[in-house]
Amino acid sequence: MPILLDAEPAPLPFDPRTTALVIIDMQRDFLEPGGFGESLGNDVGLLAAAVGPCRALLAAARSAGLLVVHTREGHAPDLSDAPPAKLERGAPTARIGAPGPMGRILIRGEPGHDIVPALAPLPGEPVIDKPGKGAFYATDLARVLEARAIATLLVCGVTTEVCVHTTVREANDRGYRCVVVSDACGSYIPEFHAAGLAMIKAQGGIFGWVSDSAAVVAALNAGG
Ligand code: TIU
Repeated sequence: MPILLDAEPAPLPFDPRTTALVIIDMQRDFLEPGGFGESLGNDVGLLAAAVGPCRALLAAARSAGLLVVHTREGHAPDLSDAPPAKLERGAPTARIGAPGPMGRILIRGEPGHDIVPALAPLPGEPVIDKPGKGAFYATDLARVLEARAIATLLVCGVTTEVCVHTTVREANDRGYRCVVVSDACGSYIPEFHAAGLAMIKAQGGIFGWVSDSAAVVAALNAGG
């Protein structure tokens, strides 16, 4: 039976069996001091508010039996998958691959690349390592979703206007219904967070729907 989710610009019916929770890049490198986010000149504390709502979504999604997908942005230790245009971001001493307090910045296998402990994946939950902003680019995400006949994505994580938005745009073009969970996303630039959410639901939901964690948890609990 489809469940009706309270969302904007309109309520969205969804079937938990064909819905996935996609948690974007909730990594120490973005949320904690000494990582990639801070190297770009950002106040990483601005992302902390998204952790609790993500945790509530994760618990409800696991209880309801949803596919849960985690993503991590990062690069190979030899930087072979990092284009020069990306490597040039940030201060030269704190660029991707440079040593930092959480290991080499944004490099797979380093402590900073890990998902924050509060949102640690369970064994069996797919973890998609991505070199780009979008979670479909150069990854197996499409095949993971196709294998479970997923049609609807509940998307949260960081940052709203960068990796969440890019992933939702990629997913929208691939035919997925995307719900961005507003309070479970975060940005270093609050006005971009607000604008990013507004862009998703404008023009009749040009990229998808916007809801919040309380509404999604209520809908998932009602479906159980
Ligand atoms: N800089 C910024 O806002 N975000 C990123 O670089 N990556 C993600 O959003 N994950």
